[in-house]
Amino acid sequence: MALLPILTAPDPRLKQKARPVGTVDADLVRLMDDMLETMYAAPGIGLAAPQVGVERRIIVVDIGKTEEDRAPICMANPEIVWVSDDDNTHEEGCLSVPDHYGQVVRPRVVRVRYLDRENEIREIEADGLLATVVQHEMDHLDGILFIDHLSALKRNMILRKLTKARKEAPVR
Ligand code: GNR
Ligand code: NI
Repeated sequence: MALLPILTAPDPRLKQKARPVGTVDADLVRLMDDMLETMYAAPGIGLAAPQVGVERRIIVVDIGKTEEDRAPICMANPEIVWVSDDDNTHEEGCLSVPDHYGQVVRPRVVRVRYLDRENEIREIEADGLLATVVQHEMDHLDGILFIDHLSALKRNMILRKLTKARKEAPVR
């Protein structure tokens, strides 16, 4: 297991579209485990491979509140196959947009098809926080950050602050 460095905006690697995986093999399972370890250490409730500089369609999620009720979900090539008509607004943050938050509107319930750690096709229906996080992680695979769902004014204010913070702390 290994901790992976997390990229922060405005890193151009966060704006790229990640390519699908073929088979979930031992190397990709190791990547999923490293991503989970990195996510728990951060701490965060989701992580997408592009955030650790790997442009492949892999995400991990765990919305459990404590170490005892850990319930990690690892997905390769996730696809949304159904969304509910009704929306939900949730305050989002992102490990790649440190110290900034914003209200994002997304479908309340989504059905997601993906390859699991055993390379088996699975489907889950996610609602509530899980639906928010899965959609947030899947956005990362297409180079989209939660700030892209905010107004240009809010987004540019956050990006300016991140650029300034990076200049003041060049070792990040
Ligand atoms: O840890 C995280 N919390 C969070 C809270 C609300 C909506 C989305 C998230 S995902 C975020 C971790 C992260 O940046 N994943 O890409
Ligand atoms: Ni994020």
